[in-house]
Amino acid sequence: PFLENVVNHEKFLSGQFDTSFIDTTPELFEFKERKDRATKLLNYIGNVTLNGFPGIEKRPKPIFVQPHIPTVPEKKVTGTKQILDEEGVAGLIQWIKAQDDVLLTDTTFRDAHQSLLATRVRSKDMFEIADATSQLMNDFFSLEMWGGATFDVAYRFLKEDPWDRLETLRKKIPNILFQMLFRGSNAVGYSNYPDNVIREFIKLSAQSGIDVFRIFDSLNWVKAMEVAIDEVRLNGKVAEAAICYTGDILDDGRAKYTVQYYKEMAKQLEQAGAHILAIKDMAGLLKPNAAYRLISELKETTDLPIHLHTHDTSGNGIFVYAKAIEAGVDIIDTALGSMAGLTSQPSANSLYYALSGEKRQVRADIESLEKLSYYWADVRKYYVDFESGMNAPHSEVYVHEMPGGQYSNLQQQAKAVGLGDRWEQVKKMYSRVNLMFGDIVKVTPSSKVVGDMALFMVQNDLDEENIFERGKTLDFPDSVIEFFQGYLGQPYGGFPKKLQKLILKDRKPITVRPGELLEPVDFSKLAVELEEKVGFKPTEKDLISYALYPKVFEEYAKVRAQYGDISVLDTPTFLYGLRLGEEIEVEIEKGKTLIIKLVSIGEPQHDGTRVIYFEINGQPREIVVQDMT
Ligand code: 3PY
Ligand code: ZN
Repeated sequence: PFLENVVNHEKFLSGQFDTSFIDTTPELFEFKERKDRATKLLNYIGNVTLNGFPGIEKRPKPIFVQPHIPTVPEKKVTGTKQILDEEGVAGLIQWIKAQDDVLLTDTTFRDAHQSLLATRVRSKDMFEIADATSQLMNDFFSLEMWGGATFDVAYRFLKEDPWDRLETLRKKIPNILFQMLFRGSNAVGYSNYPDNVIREFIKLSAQSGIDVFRIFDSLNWVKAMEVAIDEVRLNGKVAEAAICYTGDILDDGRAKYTVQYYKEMAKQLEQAGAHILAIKDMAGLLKPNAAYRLISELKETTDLPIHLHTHDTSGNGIFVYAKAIEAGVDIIDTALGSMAGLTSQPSANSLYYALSGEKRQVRADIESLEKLSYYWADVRKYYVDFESGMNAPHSEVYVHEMPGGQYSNLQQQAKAVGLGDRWEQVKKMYSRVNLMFGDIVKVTPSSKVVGDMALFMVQNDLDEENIFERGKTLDFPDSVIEFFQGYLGQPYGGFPKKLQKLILKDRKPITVRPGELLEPVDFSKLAVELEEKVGFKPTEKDLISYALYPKVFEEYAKVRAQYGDISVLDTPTFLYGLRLGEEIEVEIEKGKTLIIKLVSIGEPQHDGTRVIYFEINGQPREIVVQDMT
């Protein structure tokens, strides 16, 4: 191919070259690199066209409407980001307290699609709407656009770099605060990490554009949140410490998680250095009157601004927010209409109207919300295969208490182990396991432990009684053993001792913070190890990602070497490939566009491969793909 570049170069064709031609004509090499990149992309497109995408039912590529990007005036905007950057955290907090309106955080880029579409929304779909979002949501408090499961899923399933998502959005949206969900000592993973990993991750996230870190612990153990709170403060960013809400403060029969419990935790978080107090109602259990009571009492307990997060699973979300607003909540989390409701957040658009005639209003422009909502309605259709199937409000959540994102996940897990037709039983068992475990907070990763145990008990026909008879001979799930060893931290009220002994057998539990026992990661050693594996010099961000998810990152690096940067493809092509005769434009970098057309697909050959014929910028190109169908 290099020779091809040479003989086709204008200087060569015109005869005006000498022996220095190759050395003085760097574009010959660039040409080759571009050609390699194109070939890699064709390999991806050929492969997905032929073999399909994991999790997508194999079918002809549907016809999608081009999502409409609203035109917005080309004006410069300043928003909450400038308040933080110019006046610091203290200035921002003062500003929040001075607002009469209730402020909004939009979760469309994170929790909404994590809860509705298995976190599958790609960066490309966010980039397209980023300029418009910057203008039309300029009056929002923040965008929750990173963290939670988005980090893992970006590498694992979307084969794209989550850091690139953050940094590109930061450039395109310079005016609104960026917020992420951070799982305390579990960072954006499912187990505890050494303290220096937590600190490094926060430092790099802050540098790349995160302003507000919502930090929680899956057992509400404040001790496990302190390192993260401290590091966020050291980086001059906003530490939003969260109380996970569980149980029901209106139910006198559930004596464990009372208003008093939440008030004490709020005080502890304030002492630990929180700038904002979040109430994270991850399952949507907070009832309207409970919201009123909790917010009112917390307002008397602390001077910190209060930020409320809920899920609309039961269908009561707007009612909950209306009550919380009445009680003086400062900020609430909503999603754009078309990405709201059910296991996602309540709709900003609906809330706007719900507050008609109320003293306090949301700070948002309804026409802007509707325009953005249209865009997302069309984008959502790309991901139809990842919809959970829940299509009506689900009041049962008050009984099983499963977090929004877990419901469909556990359902899949149940099917995978042959318990699909015993799903009702699994749900009931989930709440029984919770009580057996001493009524714990259930959110990633503690929710997974409860889910694993529920499946295990249904599968083995166990109940609360016979588990003690048969327990000695049972191999409990790893996650359950680790939980009872104290590796996720200490639950409020301690572990149920008899059950702990049964599950741990001869293992000894720890009672200190797991981070105190974990050796710090030696990043320079890790860099050598990673370079050996992937064959390139890792950046600081590659390295921290590898520290969090070694296997996932390595696999991502392999795919990236094979296919190049496939995040540039439009989502229908990324998920379904091309139709015969279809032509797409792919901007592989700013100003460099490839026109790719699928011409035909050859018959299967003896070795199970097929030749796929493309045109790229009008030139024929063929590639060979293994047919796995
Ligand atoms: C996460 O940790 O990803 C969550 O969304 C928890 O609610
Ligand atoms: Zn949530």
